[in-house]
Amino acid sequence: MDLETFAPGSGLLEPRAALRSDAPALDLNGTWRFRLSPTANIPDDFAQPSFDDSDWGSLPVPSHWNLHGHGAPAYTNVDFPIPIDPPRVPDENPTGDYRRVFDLSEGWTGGRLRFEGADSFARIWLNGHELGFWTGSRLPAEFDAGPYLRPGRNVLAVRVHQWSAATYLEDQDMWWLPGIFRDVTLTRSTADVFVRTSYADGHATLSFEGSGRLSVPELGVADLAPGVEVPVEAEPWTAETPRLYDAVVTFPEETVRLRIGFRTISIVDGVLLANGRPLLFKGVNRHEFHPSRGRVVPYETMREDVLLMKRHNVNAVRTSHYPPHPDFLDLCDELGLWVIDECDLETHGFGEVGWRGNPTDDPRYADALLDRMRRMVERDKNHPSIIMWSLGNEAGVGRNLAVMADWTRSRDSSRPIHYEGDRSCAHTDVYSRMYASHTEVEAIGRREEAPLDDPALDARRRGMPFMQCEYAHAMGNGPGGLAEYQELFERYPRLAGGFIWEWIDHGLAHPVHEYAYGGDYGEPVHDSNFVIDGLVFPDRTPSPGLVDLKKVFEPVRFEFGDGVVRVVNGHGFVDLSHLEFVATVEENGETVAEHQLPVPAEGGEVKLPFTSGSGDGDGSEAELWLTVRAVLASDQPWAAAGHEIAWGQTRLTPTGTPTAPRPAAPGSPRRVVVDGQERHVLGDAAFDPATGRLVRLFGLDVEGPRLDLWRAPTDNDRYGGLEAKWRGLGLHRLTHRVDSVDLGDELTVRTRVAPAATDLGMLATYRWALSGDGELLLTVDIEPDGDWQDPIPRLGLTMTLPGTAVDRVTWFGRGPGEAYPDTGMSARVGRWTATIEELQTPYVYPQENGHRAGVRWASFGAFTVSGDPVFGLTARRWSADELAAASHRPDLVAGDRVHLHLDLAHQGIGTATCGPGTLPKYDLRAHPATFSLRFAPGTR
Ligand code: IPT
Repeated sequence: MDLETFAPGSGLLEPRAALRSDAPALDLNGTWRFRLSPTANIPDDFAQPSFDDSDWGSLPVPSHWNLHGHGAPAYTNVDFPIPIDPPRVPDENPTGDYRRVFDLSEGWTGGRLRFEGADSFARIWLNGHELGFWTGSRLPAEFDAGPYLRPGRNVLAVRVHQWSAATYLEDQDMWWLPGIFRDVTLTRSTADVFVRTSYADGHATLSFEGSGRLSVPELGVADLAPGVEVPVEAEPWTAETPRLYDAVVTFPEETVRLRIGFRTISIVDGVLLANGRPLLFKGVNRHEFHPSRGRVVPYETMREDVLLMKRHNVNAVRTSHYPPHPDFLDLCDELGLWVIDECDLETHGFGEVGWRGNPTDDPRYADALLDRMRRMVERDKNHPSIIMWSLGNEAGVGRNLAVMADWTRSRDSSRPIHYEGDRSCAHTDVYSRMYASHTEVEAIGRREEAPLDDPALDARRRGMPFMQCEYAHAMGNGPGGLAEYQELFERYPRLAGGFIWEWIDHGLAHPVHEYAYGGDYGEPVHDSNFVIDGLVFPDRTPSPGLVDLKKVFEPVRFEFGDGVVRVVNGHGFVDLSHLEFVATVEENGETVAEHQLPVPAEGGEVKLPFTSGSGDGDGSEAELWLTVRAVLASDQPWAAAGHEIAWGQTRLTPTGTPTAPRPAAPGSPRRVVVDGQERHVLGDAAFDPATGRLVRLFGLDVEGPRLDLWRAPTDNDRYGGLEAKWRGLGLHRLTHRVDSVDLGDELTVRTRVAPAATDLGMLATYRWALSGDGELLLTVDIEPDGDWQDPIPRLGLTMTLPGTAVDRVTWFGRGPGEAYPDTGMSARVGRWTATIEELQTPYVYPQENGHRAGVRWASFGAFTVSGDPVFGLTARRWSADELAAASHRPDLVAGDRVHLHLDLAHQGIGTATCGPGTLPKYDLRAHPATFSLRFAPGTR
């Protein structure tokens, strides 16, 4: 059958640029007649104009039929959902038949039917005449409709098969979503142009290929003929200065408009340059995704993506792993993002069978691979934002890579070629990897990487710039280790930065689960929540990972010295004159002074108007923090004036006289009978005499605090293997044994905390005392018992309170967002407040979250806890066990207790779902520790 042919298509017109033309066009988006069949082996009589489709349903175009009640979506990462047997596909092959009637006015002649994307194999008929077929889901296809168009009623019929020989080329890690999912038009435009620009040393040039005449009025260019290069007085295009010029190309039959930019990408001494200056990617991988529409992304949503990226200091996008909707690239040109445009090619599933039969190395697929590259390059060649062509993703190695690369070089030598899957880099201009560890990235930065076997290829690769096309897997809580990567990228000129995996969680809106992932539609083969690995949640709310990334990518750094702050300009192309610096001093989280600082355009030292604070009041406890923020001085197209792009913080020394600590006339515990029960009472706290456990505190019925080592595993804990170790040790089922309860000046409770079936444990001794002003002082000594080898999840105390007792938490410490040892770079010291609900990070797959770090004190309404050392705080309406058992957001239901975790330490987060685990310095090892907490009545 046709759909099992290696040929990429038939009847197609030559690919050409996406252009805005004034030629007449008819928008064929809208409601089409639709019928879904379970197999491909059905008659094609539906293509006849006389066919009666009155018993069919309807379907919007563009859309995916399985998101509109016809079948269900399915998710696999690497695995093919069909047997690997190219070019054959199963008989079970969902097939969508589409019909659309349109009217043409008298006098309309000629035209092309243009499809921007159909997944995965489509055949087309116009008025009963077959025009051909095409593959390449995320690539445009055009057919000459002219001979068959007629005035009045026309009937367009399209048959789309979900599986075809081309499926073997489209094994990207995403939902399988068939259908005509991008725009359809009938257009009379036939124009094609390839605008060539350059910018170097202040000089710009302009020329173009094609026919017609090119004018750029703003540059005084009028009626330029093709093939003639002219110098122009133009400003350069960069992602930081996305300067575009309106160009017009006139042809006898039509006029097209495009926006052009001037820039030159080059590689000099193994360093990637834009307009002669080093180019550092602060990038993300973007799939096209919308939670209810799949890969049909409305224009406003695309724009939101670009704005969100810009506002979080992201400067680059890899269009993983296919060319995006063309409008997205216009937005990148306009708002400023460097783009790696990636071909619609991935054959990853062949890796599961030792790469046997990989299309990348099968000459029968050569035309198809070349066709894909050509259609991408031709469509997108005029975008200044696109600075590299990528041959595809995870397609192994093979001779067809050379076919794609050679053609691309001959067509467009102005953009380097990228492909990660071939370590020899034989066909690429940059050395690209994914998920390389910090150690390896550093070795590559120094050009000290392990050599390739072939010395010539090794020498060639060693001379290339290096980038990570994917790193820091943003799945669930995390990624950790971002700051350490950025430090390397900024240290070694060879390193051109990288692209976080990935931009968005592909959670599909679901009536029960809120967001669905693999397996939620009953797919027999699936990869569960591996599709939930983005920096933004499915509704595009930034997750903590994106907020951290903003800090890590910030283009201005503040380094504090004695009475000065040194400002480092980390932009690649602009100075700092578009910014304002605002300095704020806070005393215990309350603003006491605010000043505007001068902005040194090139960076440099700025004198601070203060080195220390007023220190009025209780100098013994006062903490003074100076925060300097860099904000936009005026509105930019992507953010309003005042938008913060960077900040730095330092602690100041108070000048006030420290107040002497209040003398404490300590009370001592008494044995009393309360409500018929014997209790040890210490101030406003009551303990169970048998277990020594606190049962009432400031009038509240409480449980704990007691030692806890467990956390609901994060995705990184889970996929990286730590969870299995922890469960193997039994850390999720600790037992508590009270060895003694002693009543003296203090209440001393000695315990041993340990899981069943092992000899490992923790000795925990709790000492409770009362201060003169009624505060409860708790000191916990922790001593590991036995030979602890593996990192532990957490070291801290857990307690519960009545749910009605706490609504809001106010704390002085780092915030406002969550922070773990290797995340939370965006959390600064201050006074913060949030409801319990707001303290939760709603990861689509529930897991440990919401930990606030560096907390000095926290108020819960009835009482305030302060810690020495500072502590980590988590408050939830469910337990860690309930959190660990949940698999979707709605599984978490508020109970009648508030669960507080007051932690000394947490295991780091890392990025082990894909890539390196936690850096050794962020591993939490069992160690002896002392933790002091002070419980005071009321709120601060
Ligand atoms: C890498 C893929 O390129 C990317 O598409 C995604 O699947 C990611 O993994 C995991 O989320 S490939 C992997 C073998 C490193």
